[in-house]
Amino acid sequence: MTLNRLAKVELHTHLEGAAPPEFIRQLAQEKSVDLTGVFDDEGNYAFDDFLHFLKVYEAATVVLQTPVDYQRLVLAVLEKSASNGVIYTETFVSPDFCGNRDVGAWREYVHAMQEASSVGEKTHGIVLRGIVTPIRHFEVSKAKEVAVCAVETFGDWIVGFGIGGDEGAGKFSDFAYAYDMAREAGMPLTAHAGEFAGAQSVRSAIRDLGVRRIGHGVRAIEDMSVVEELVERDVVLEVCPGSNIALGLYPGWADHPIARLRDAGVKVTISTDDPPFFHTSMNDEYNNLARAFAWGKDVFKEINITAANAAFCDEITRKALIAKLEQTHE
Ligand code: MCF
Ligand code: ZN
Repeated sequence: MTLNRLAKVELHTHLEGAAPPEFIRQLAQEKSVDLTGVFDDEGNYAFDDFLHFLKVYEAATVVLQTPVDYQRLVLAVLEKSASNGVIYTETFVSPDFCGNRDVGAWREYVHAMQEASSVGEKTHGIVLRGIVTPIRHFEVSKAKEVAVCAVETFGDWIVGFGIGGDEGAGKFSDFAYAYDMAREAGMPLTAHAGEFAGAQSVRSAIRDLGVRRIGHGVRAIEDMSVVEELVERDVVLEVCPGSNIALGLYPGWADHPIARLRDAGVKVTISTDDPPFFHTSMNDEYNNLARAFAWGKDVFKEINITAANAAFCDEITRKALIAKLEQTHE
């Protein structure tokens, strides 16, 4: 069975985290930026654990200095995704990295990313949308500024709001004000939770922030009452198995809880998170899951339809995605 040619909907990537290492090195050379410590001897991103990963991620973003750099980044990322059969991706983007939370500068970055996204759509037939992301281990006051940027640019291309970063930093209730701003503007909400903190973090994201999707969320499996809450409230998980394994949450594919969560009735979807950091791709995710859980095309079709229904895009885009999935997943 070839899963590589299946059309795929991906809800959880980080734009800088999807940057091919050679792209970052090229920019570093052009701008004479020293990236010592970012790459290993083979030229891959180098990190020891989760907190080190966050540091290396931030160090690599130093070369991304202008809207044009982000335009180039979007094109490089879309080419890779499309080659894995991805027809729709949502990517986390942050005013913390794009314009230092200045609304005027952020608008220019969004404009540049949106333009590149239209070019990528014409060239590779892949649709990209952005989710504005406060970074949890930066100050809470910064998250409020990020929310202002989000509300100001919510529309055709910026389609949602969702926090990422170190789950050990602060509590979700610290970010409730920022989430209230986004919610009042009508923005769909997600949050990274239940990755480096346990099931209670998933419950808190649902109750304190009112999210309809959760980034990761896999550690809900540690408390069946949280699993039941996910099912009852119809919350969709953006599961990134390769990322979880690379960051040491689970020893191998067969140990990953995605299949148990799905069996319990939780809506799961599949994404790559930061593919070059975690040596993965959508095709790798699908092939490894198929091998670990004997999942066939029918399961992947169901998961992709779930993802299309949970996407933060407009209804016309959603209909087109579902039609494409129905066509290619026969
Ligand atoms: O999902 C992974 C691991 N868990 C939490 N956060 C992140 C992941 N990849 C990137 N992030 C965070 C990180 O803080 O998102 C930010 C990074 O700086 C980028 S959002 C454009
Ligand atoms: Zn993530």
